[in-house]
Amino acid sequence: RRAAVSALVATGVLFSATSAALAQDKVQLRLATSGSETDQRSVAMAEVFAPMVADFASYEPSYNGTIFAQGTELDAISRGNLEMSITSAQELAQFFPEFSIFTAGYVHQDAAHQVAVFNDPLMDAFKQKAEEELGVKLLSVMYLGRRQVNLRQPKDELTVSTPADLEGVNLRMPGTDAWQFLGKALGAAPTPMAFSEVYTALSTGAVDGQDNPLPTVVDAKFYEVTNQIVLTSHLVDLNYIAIGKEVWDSLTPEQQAKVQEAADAAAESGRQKQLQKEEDLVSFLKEQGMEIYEPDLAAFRDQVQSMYLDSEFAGSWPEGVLDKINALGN
Ligand code: KDO
Repeated sequence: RRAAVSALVATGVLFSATSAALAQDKVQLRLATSGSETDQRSVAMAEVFAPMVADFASYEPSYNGTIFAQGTELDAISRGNLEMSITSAQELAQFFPEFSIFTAGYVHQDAAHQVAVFNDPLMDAFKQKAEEELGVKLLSVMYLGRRQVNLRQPKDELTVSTPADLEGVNLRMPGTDAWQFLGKALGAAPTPMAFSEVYTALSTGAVDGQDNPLPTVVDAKFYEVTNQIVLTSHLVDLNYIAIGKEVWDSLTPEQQAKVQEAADAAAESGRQKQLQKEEDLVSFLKEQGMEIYEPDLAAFRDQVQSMYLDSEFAGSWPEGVLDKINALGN
């Protein structure tokens, strides 16, 4: 009996030694995002992506731009200091100007259009460039939502009907050229600022407003420090789940397939939840005392679209791609 026990103990020791070695051998997937832990994209990554890759990868997220400041993640991936991020076309446009086509106002029509564009062959050259020249692979497209103009001023002080009404309004936009241009195209005076600073800037009046989809207005509690939301829907905003090419290449084909499947599943789950929230949150925000209304949408669309077409951004857009994007919409 003693022999049997010691055999069991030996097996146990062997077993735990093997599992410790396995845990150590797991691929580390650190993901940095400027989003919060409760943002639906973060939730989807933690609850859908992570368990699907758990056999061989250790998913380690960091939120709120704490470890890598907003806009520095791609560079970190490129240098091998980070494995994953939830990036944007605006950030990619810093490296490859042609990505600005996906940052232009009133181009993407809805969540399904974003998916159709991302999966269309028109995207291949964009993906390939990011992979080959930056070492960043774009796995899947996430839906952030329709960006709306959210202001401190109550509606009786400032009613926004056309872009002219935003003249002189100090609107926080994220800090890249593509974002700043969008703010200008809306008729406002844009101020660059990292997402993590926006709540304080709104509460002190350092800026008049910000633009983000309704779920972000709620998640970041911007409704506590603003009074109105103008439903401009000026950008159906997207993000990409990005992974370093080097870590991707280190995976087996089976693991790559699993990572791809997990990224697509997380994106789909986050998209459905975000769409639902966009619908549900109007009444919540009204209950919080926010005034929510539609401006003259045609006036906004006309001005934004014509400013983009006349801009130097449009000069970087590959021939025919805008037509292809439009053809994939309604
Ligand atoms: C923002 O800074 O306003 C923005 O919405 C830009 C997006 O691209 C995205 O990075 C997002 O912030 C952050 O993830 C915070 O939700």
